[in-house]
Amino acid sequence: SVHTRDQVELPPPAIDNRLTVHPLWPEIDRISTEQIQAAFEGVGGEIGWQLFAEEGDMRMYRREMEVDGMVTDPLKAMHKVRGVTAREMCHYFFNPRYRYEWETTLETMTIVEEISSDALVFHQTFKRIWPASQRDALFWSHVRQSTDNTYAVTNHSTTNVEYPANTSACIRLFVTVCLACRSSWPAGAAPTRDNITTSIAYCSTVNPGGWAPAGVLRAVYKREYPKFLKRFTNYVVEQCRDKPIAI
Ligand code: 16C
Repeated sequence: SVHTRDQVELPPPAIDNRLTVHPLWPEIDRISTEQIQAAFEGVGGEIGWQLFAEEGDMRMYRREMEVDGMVTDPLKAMHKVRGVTAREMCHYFFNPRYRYEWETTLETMTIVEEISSDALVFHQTFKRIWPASQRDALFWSHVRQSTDNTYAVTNHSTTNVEYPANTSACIRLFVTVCLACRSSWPAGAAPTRDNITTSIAYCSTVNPGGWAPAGVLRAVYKREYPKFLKRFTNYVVEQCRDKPIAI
């Protein structure tokens, strides 16, 4: 029925053994650890984050950055969502079964490799942004528990001889994304949908991989990142509403 969910599908509380013997494991472990740590760092301090979008509990910051004349502005978003857990958030972000339901920039998604229950390699093509060429990306995706009540998904570009870059109509872009989530509820109480709050930190750096007009690119991400985070979090709340809570 719609009220059951196979527990084995949820992000596992410990790293899957199949991942630790894969050639990508050292890179996946290092980058995930770095990204999760950075996600929970504040936006104060020296490295000037500029607020560019704010709505309810959601705040989005960026740093203007260019590499070889290409806009690569790092983004950092903070949000608070009630009624869902960190593990549930990461389940819906990681699992490809749900991706077309919340991801609006996608044209196609292919699973290139199933490394383990907690790591996959994806090839995705995105909708074209006029007047730039269409983009694609090839990236590993890894979900893990970091500390108590804290789960995170890290996505990072990789290569695969069967998916060469820049051969077809698409220019390959490079992405590093981390969605880190931490749940809390009143001390002494049991967690329920009515008392749980999940703090979200979403960090993203996209290198467009080839020419794209700076003004158009910044206008697109200022519109698309807030749209993504609102749509994704609302989607998870809706999916979880009548299901037993998964801590
Ligand atoms: O993190 C997100 N999604 C994950 C699962 O799909 C995964 C994806 C990462 C790829 C992010 C790059 C998206 C580039 C899209 C370009 C086309 C957009 C067209 C939209 C207009 C119709 O981690 C959620 C990702 C939310 C993405 C928001 C859009 C960010 C735009 C950044 C600038 C792209 C440069 C493209 C150069 C033409």
